Amino acid sequence: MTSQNSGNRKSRLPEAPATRPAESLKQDILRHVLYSLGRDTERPDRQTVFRALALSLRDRLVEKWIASQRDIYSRSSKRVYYLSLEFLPGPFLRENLIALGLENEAREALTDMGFGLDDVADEEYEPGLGNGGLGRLASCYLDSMATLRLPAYGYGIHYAYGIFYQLIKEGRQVERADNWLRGGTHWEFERSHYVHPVRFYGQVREWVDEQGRLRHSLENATTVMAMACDMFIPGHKNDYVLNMRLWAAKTSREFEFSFFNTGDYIGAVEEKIRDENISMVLYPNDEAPEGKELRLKQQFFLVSATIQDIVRRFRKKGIAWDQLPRKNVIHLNETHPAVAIPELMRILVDEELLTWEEAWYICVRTFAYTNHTVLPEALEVWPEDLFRRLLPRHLQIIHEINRRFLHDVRRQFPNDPNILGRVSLVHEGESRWVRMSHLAIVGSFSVNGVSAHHSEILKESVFHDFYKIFPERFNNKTNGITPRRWLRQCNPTLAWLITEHIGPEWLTDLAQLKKLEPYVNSEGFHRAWMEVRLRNKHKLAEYIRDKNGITVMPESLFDVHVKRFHEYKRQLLNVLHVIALYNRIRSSPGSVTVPRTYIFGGKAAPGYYMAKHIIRLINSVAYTINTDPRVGDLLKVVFLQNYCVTLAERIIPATDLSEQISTAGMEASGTGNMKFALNGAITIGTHDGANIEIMEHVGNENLFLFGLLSHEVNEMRSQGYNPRLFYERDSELREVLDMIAGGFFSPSEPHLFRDVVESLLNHGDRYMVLADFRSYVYRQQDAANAFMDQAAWARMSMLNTSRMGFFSSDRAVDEYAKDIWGVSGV
Ligand code: CR1
Repeated sequence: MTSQNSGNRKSRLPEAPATRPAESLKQDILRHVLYSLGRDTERPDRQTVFRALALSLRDRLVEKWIASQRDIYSRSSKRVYYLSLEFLPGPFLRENLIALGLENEAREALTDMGFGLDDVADEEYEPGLGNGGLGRLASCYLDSMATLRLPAYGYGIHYAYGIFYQLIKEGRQVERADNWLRGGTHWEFERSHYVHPVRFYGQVREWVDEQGRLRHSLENATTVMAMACDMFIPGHKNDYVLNMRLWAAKTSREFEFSFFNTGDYIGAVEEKIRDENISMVLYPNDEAPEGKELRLKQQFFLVSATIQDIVRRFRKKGIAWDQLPRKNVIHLNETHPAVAIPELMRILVDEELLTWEEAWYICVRTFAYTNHTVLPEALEVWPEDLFRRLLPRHLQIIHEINRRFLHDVRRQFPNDPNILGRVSLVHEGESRWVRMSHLAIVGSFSVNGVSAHHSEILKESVFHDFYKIFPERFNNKTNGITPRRWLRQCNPTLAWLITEHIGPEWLTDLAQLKKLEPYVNSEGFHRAWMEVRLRNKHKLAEYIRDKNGITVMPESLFDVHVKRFHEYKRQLLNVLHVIALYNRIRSSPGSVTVPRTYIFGGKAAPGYYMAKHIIRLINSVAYTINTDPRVGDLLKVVFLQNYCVTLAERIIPATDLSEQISTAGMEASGTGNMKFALNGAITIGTHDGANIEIMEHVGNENLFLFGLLSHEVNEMRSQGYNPRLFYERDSELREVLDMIAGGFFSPSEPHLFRDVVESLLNHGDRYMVLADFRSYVYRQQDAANAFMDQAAWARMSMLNTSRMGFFSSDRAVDEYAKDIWGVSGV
């Protein structure tokens, strides 16, 4: 690994030491209570203390950020710009305390003031500016970029409302607005003077200038301003801090002046509101983009403001444009910000007057693209008409990129005329669509998938034509997670136990966890390991009792399925097995010997009927089972509402069995799978995404894989998969499906869940739930048997943790830095 904690590198700012004593922190908190928050220092409430502590940490972060920026600037380092429509940072307080090395000081300062750190930390409400894995990955990567001291910047949108707050009411998901800014922002700086204009709509004017050049400009455009909001991401104890810059939409000043001229005051204010709507809300769809105009506006809003920032910084250097790729790399997190490619072309050609060839040469050396999904419905396309209306000049540029690209392809594959239609940036059929993934591939020098398996699928099927055209662009970067948040912070006692045995280096070099292996045979270590895990389970059991009013046994097997609800993630397969267990308990008491607690959590996109229906089914099954006296402690089913980073941090350290059971070939990577295994949970999963690499690292004997392989899924489909066959052959499965369809779990509405069963039996079972049912049941039995031998289970658990070093986001980001970005730590 490259530079780790380069704490020895002195910054040139006259800076305060990294750790200030508790007393000075306390004085800072009190000062903020009084002067920033305007409260009486005699008896501040807990929320006030939380905010004052956050502000005190922000003071320290901003000092280090300024110093880090000066370092980057003075070294003239190549910069990485990570563009993402989503970031899911989770609560900041603990992470910042750990990174700054101030945990003990904060605890002491707060105790002195009569508060507990845990209680104060619970006051924080996390910014939910992402849907799931993709946004959380972006945040793990920023954490690692900071820890590796990379000259990097995160760029995203400052949504006023993040992912909705999920309530479960009478078993159903209900969405509530997530007003995360309600309590003010204590971590960020709003730069109200720091704005860029973003221009949409209008018409392209073509004209010839004095030098006889053909020029293009946009007339009658609508202008909205993008205002920067900066949040700080510290590296782990290395005095290095990065910036995540989120843009908020503001109306333009000219607009405000025009209020007075038009006389239509209210009308003008209405327009102002419309402008500021752009950054109002995060689209809550995970892997199924909603083709709404506002969403395309959001994408361009992020891109336009960010490219202006990048270009502004580059101009200050006063060097030639062809040096841009040597000094900058722009990473596209999925295709969502891919309109950055025509936007940079537009600036270079229309404004900087470079030739097309010069500009294109620069572009394809500047952009890199990560693909995160192969689901056909997730591949982003935009109606050409919409594009033309909103971004007329960009559409022209896309057409020109396409014309030249197809020209080259025709020459490269003269005998395959059909390839042109397949790779065109514009799908031409009854209606015309702009294909964003094609744009991203053609405009980037690197295209990567997020697990070895997924990257192979990209080359072999989804982007096979492009792989033939640009084989050198394709590569793999298996995802990773930050061990600071996903072990040190969320599981402090386990982290402490580990550090006690192998020292703290694992925090920035996760491969060090290997050193735990010799202890798997030590009885004392075993005992301590299992005690910590049991204590975590007790805490989660308490939370479940508080929130759901259900008493669960901490000694039972905690079987956890938390992630977004999507049919391909197959929460339905899990619940079919739960029902099968229930039936066994009822029909032959004594046949089920391992008590289990099933924990589900996750949000469904508000417009995704089947996903929401499955949530409802789980809650109905939970109610039936939890209230059936014959079941007792053998089986409990819990749905925890509003799954988010904060909740994940509670659940993961208390999990025994981690459910990662997507249909093979559909989960690009998964990152939850890594978080669980790192914390010593055992995986039950399919041969999909990063599960395969987890198996390679932890050993096939230390997890439970089952089910069809990707190629078997494809073969079965192409041979005409018949789910009914499985129904007819398997009496246990048949009983389960008949109960659901017959209203067993919905006695007052017997037909309620019939359509769930229909989707399996009569509509093709697209996700092969029935095909995998039997092997899942067997593997679940293996897991239960293994759990009965607690010593053997403990061993598996420790081996999982000790062998997960590869899955650190430090490793992943280091690979991006070396293989794609060509940058190193400052
Ligand atoms: C994938 O489904 C992956 C994350 C992060 C998701 C998941 O398997 O771990 O990305 N894809 O790479 C996604 O959100 C829009 O696509």
